[in-house]
Amino acid sequence: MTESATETIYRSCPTCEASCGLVLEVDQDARQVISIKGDADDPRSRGYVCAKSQAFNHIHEDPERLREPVRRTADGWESISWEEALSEVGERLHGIREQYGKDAIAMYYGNPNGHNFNTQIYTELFINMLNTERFFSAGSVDQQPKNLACELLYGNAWLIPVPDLERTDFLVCMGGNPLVSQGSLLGAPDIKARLQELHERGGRTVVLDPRRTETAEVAQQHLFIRPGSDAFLLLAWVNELFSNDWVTVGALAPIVDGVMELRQLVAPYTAASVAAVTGIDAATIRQLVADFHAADNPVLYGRIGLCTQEFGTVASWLVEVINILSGRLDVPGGSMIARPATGQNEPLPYQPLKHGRWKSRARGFPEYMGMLPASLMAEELSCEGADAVHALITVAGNPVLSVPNGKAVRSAMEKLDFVVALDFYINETTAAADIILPSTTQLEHSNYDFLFSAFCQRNFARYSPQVFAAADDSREQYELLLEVAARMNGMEAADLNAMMLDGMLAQICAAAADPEARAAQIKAATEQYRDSERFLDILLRLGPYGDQFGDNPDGLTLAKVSAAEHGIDLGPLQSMLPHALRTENKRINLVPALIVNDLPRAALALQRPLPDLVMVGRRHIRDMNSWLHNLVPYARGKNRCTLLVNPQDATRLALHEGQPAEITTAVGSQVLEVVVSDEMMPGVVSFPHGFGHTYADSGQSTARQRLPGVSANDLVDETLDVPSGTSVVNGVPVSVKPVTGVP
Ligand SMILES: Nc1nc2c(c(=O)[nH]1)N[C@H]1C(S)=C(S)[C@@H](COP(=O)(O)OP(=O)(O)OC[C@H]3O[C@@H](n4cnc5c(=O)[nH]c(N)nc54)[C@H](O)[C@@H]3O)O[C@H]1N2
Ligand SMILES: Nc1nc2c(c(=O)[nH]1)N[C@H]1C(S)=C(S)[C@@H](COP(=O)(O)OP(=O)(O)OC[C@H]3O[C@@H](n4cnc5c(=O)[nH]c(N)nc54)[C@H](O)[C@@H]3O)O[C@H]1N2
Ligand code: SF4
Ligand SMILES: [Mo]
Repeated sequence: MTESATETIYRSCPTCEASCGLVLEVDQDARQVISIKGDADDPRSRGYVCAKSQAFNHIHEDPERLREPVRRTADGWESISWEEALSEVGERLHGIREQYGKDAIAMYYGNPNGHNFNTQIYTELFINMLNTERFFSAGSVDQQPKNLACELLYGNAWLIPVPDLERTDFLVCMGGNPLVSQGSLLGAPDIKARLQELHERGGRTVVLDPRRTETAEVAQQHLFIRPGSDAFLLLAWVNELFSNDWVTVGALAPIVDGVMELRQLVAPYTAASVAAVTGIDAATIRQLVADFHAADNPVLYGRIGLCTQEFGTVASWLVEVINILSGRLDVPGGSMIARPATGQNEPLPYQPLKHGRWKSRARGFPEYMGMLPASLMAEELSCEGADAVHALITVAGNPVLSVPNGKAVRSAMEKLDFVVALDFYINETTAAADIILPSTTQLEHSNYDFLFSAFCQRNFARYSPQVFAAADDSREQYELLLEVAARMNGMEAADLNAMMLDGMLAQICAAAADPEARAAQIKAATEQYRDSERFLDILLRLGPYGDQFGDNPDGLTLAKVSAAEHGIDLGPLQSMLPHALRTENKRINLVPALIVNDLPRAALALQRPLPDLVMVGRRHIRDMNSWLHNLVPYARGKNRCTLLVNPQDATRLALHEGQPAEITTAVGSQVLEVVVSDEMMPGVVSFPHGFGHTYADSGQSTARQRLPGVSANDLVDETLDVPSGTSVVNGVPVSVKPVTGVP
């Protein structure tokens, strides 16, 4: 601190994947952030920020944010000491596991953990210590089809190529709205400017989406596609490539297997045969494929609309397949694998697919990545008998609003013996907990853009310092994970932490000439850091740009990375294949059995009559899933939880702008306000998720009063994308009718 009480701190925004650079002016004496602005010197975001850049400070200041552990009593919530809270959690979980076995404790892991390096580093340990077969996460309402497709093709679930927007000249975007979401699994701040740059260079963007989205508005072409039909369009696309002799795998050809089998598999799917199901006529499909083929530097990208649908894995797989068959994988301007400084995309040893090692109890659905589908959470929590779940741990997640059958999740939670939530709000989910353990906010701990530096446009390293010293007696989320895991197992957290460091060092140093000496050297060299920062220093130093603990003295260390206030640009994406491949034979098999076996299910679906009306989701720039609605700046303004309806549908269903309508699915009904817009494809309505702040016991009064909305997930059933177990939240058949009266 200088004599002035204000201080300038540079860090990245922890709220969405774009991870924009920020400049914070802070008053340390008052522990207040005076301003948050875009950092013009950040090479990635170039000063750009969106409306949510202030969110983490508003959360920090929100009087309803929990600052100490609370316990639910018959008379409401009571504050308790950390020791009391942690020992009760440890004892209860230990007791339940002793009595009913390890799988009697379920866990749900939410999305904000992806934005917290320190938590990520300790998550694997926590999961391993918990060792439950009832592990759920937001990933199965999100990207798991992409995880599975990439794992089967490239050998690792997180080896996911990103479209190289800076060098492409033809972007096809399916099921993503990066102008609003700010890009998912493509991490590019200010997507709008990047697309403008692409268009100024003479490039084009084509959007395939059942809604004419904000992204479609700036694209050269938008095609309405029927929800859930992308797999069919892409099968026909592959067929077109073969029929026209346009398959040009290029440099990867010597390591790509299965091209001929693929040709057979796609033979039944012609542009004409998929026109009806996709809603796109055959000539337009053929022209799209021809345009892509004719472009110098095309790339195909698919995101959540492509994942969370009936054939999410097949569609996500075909996106990769088309890029490969067109010679667009691992080339500039195509689909490229990033090279994060923390080394997670380096050539690591082959690990067999984690799929089907156990099954859900209620319906015998196979696990993937150690997880059961979030859509099955309600039924799994409700199992009866010897195999019943007795306890639940939630970690930064709000499954009651975010997961299909949310209302049933909530009811099932209420019947459990014990629920502990690691969260800093009493919301629709955590209100059903017995104890809530609130962690520090993003302003009170350091961070590193670990996950999102693996999905970037240029390689980069970015450390974010702690802004305010954490309040006395507050805990970081990773400390809570350590405490809970240790206490459940009758251990001390400090001992568990030390074991983790030694275990990690043993693993890292196994191949060294003298593993023990190397581990001792690394331990000594990183002594100035503790816990997750120590792991970060180790990962950076051993990573692809690292100093290798002396062998490459100019390389990165945490000291160097943290001294770089605007982050470090590590250059454009580079070719990573084949050396980064982690498949067993170091080859790419285009026709993995797990996916190919799902094609008959698709073939059957092609015979079905088309539903009259289906629902899809949407995101708004000022929302982040369910959790920013308690912040006044994001809760005010026009109602955003509305049903978008095409004018033709509005007319035939007698729906009127601004009037309430009842939307009904196989599992329930909700009433929400109609907005009539030709941005919707006829036959499709759009209903955003993350609303439904209607539980009277939620401690988020702003959300409850100003922006309650209704929950889309109360209308979604357990239907799954079969190979990955991902929720089908898009393309859900619905009926809609007017309601008299004003909502
Ligand atoms: N119908 C439908 N459903 C969807 C989707 C959809 O498109 N349509 N999208 C899905 C997707 S992509 C996702 S990622 C999921 C999100 O699903 P979830 O991750 O379950 O839900 P969030 O609303 O993000 O809830 C985040 C929770 O974390 C808490 N939290 C935030 N930051 C912190 C922190 O630093 N520490 C702690 N301890 N807690 C914190 C918040 O208070 C909140 O309770 O929703 C999914 N659900
Ligand atoms: N402002 C804001 N930003 C966010 C979030 C947020 O809640 N708010 N959430 C963050 C998270 S957790 C994630 S995972 C990302 C997601 O990022 P994106 O994938 O960009 O998500 P969406 O904006 O929901 O865009 C999905 C699009 O898919 C379309 N769609 C629906 N069904 C289909 C279909 O069957 N086929 C095709 N082709 N399209 C379909 C929808 O109409 C929608 O336009 O966003 C992140 N960024
Ligand atoms: S785009 Fe994302 S990372 Fe950038 S300021 Fe907005 S919320 Fe933060
Ligand atoms: Mo997500």
